[in-house]
Parts: sequence; C-alpha cells; structure tokens
Amino acid sequence: MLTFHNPLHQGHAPIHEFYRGERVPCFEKPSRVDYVEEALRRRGHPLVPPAVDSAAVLSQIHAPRYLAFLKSAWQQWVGLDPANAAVQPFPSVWPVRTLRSDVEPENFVARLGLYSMDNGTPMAAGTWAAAKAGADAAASAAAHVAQGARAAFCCTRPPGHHAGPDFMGGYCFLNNAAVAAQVLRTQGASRVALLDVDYHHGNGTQSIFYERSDVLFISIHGDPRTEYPFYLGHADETGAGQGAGFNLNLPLPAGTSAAGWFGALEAACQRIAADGTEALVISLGLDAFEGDPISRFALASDDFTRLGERLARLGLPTVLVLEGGYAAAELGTNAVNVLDGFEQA
Ligand code: OKP
Ligand code: ZN
Repeated sequence: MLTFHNPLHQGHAPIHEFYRGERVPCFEKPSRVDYVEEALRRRGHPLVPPAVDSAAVLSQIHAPRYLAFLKSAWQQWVGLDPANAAVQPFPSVWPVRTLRSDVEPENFVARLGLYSMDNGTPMAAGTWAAAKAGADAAASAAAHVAQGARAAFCCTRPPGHHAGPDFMGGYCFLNNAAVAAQVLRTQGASRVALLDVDYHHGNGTQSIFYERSDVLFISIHGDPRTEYPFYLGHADETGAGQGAGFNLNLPLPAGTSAAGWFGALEAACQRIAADGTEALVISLGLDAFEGDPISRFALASDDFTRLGERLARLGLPTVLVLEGGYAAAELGTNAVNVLDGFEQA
C-alpha cells in the first residue's frame, strides 16, 4: 500500500512529559515512526513524501488564531529568553468554566493554556514543521485515494485525533485524520466515515465533526470514566444539529478482551455499511495492543491483521492515518499487519 511518510517528524522531539506528577521520557517519540518505516520497507510497502500543501484544508478544520499561534509558538517562546531554546514550554493555567477564552492573553504560557486541553502535549523547536508536514502527508494520502487508489497510509507523528478546532492535547497538534476526511469530501465523496480505533477517544475529531452529517465519526476506546481524555467519549454523545445521529461512541471498559473489542468493531462496521458511506478514514492508533505501556486493551499482533481484513471487507476507498501506539519496538509489526491484512483480504 502506498505510504505517505513525514520527512520532518524527527524535528518534533520533546524530551519529557509529566506522568503521575513526575517528569518522564516522552512516550510519543521519534523511534515510533522509525520502527514503522523500517517494517514498511522490509515488507515491501513503498514510501513517498507528501505531495500536497494542506494549508487551505487546515483552515477549514482549525481556527485561524490557533493556527497562527502554533506556527510561531516556538519563536515566541525563545523570543522571551534565548535560554528557552533548551526548555520545554508547558501550560499551567486554563480558561475552564466561567473564564474567558475570547481574549488572547499577552503572556505566552497563558496563551499556551488557552490553546491546550492538558499539560501532556510538549513542544520542541521542530513541532510546527513536523505537524504541518504530517497534515500534508494526510492530505496527500486522501488525494491519492480520491484520485482512485483503493487505499493509502499516512505514516506520521505527532498524532492528531485529540487536537480540536482550536486546541492541542494528548500529544496532538493538527488533526491529520480530519484533514484526510475533509479532502475526501471536497474531492468527491459526499459521505465519509471516520473510524477511530486508537485506545483513547478521539475527542478532537468528534468535536470537529459533531454538528456535521457529511462525516460520520465512530470511535472504539477505553471508557472515559477511567481513561484519557476523560471529558468526552461517552455513549450518549450522538451528534448535534445537522450532525444529530452522526456520532457513535463505543466505549469499552479498561481490560476488555480482544473478543470484546472485535464485537465493537463489528458494530462499527455494520453502521458504516448501513450509512451510504462513500469513503473511509481510519484513525489508526495501535495502542489497543496488549503490550502498550499506557493502555489497557488486549489485542495481539495477529489481531491487527484481522482488523485490516475486516476494514477491507467494507469495500470502501480507505485512508489509514497513524495515531498512537507506544510499544515502539512492536509498532512496525502491528501497523504493517493492518496494511497486509487489508491488502490480502
Ligand atoms: C494519545 B493518543 C499524562 C500521560 C498521558 C495522555 C495520553 C495521550 C494518548 N501526561 N497522556 O491517543 O495515543
Ligand atoms: Zn491513544
């Protein structure tokens, strides 16, 4: 399967994040994608760089002031003090209920909080360039499928599905899967389904499409009552306005077995098949893997082959976009198992 890779991902290399109140090495690290690229080459999947500039579609997905902030955030940070070049910025204050988010503060860390949902999304010097090239790769994969390819893979980091209209979060800055869905829509598919199989609910993607009926969002994920992102992803979130009925959350308890997980996948696939869907985007997180260090589902590597087979049986033009998955050494095998299962079905 043709893979659009992100040639700039290594420039996004923050050193640490906070975990249980302590600073720990980042789980979302460059070697993740290095492992996937190595497995793609070994198993015969061609890799090409992005061919499309996603700037126009990004402004259909994200708010202008958020994009403007993200683009220049690192320069703003280092402009405060040249020594900041060796320091990661973290937000420490957020405009929650009753506080105003319409006025951009002049203080950098306050602006960072305005545009963040958590303190778990560290930045580095190359973050904007890496995130933008990833969105370009997602747009490229979608354009390739819109032009008639059966499927394409976007192999990128940082991931995207927690990034909402105007905020970053959960290691995500730009919503690559939303970009892919939007490109499919504007290039001919009148109804797109976006299925998110990452362990964590794709809150950003849900919010981007919550009032739209042209993009059906479905997510299988750890129950937000106990799992990140905690504040979205419940079964009673079914869409609003024009989008009423076009959002389907399938939360599962932490510890759910592979059999339980595939039951939810079957429900998701039946809804996609019943919906007049013309094109499919998969938010391909691989952290439902039994060996994932921060997640609690139990898929084995072979189960990812079965996932690919089931997705292929939907018979739809399909864009797969890499999201999470933190068992880095197994990530290549698990990701390429999905692609091979898809192609062999
Ligand atoms: C991103 B994706 C706390 C550590 C946990 C949230 C997990 C983000 C997962 N700072 N951070 O959906 O794989
Ligand atoms: Zn995840």
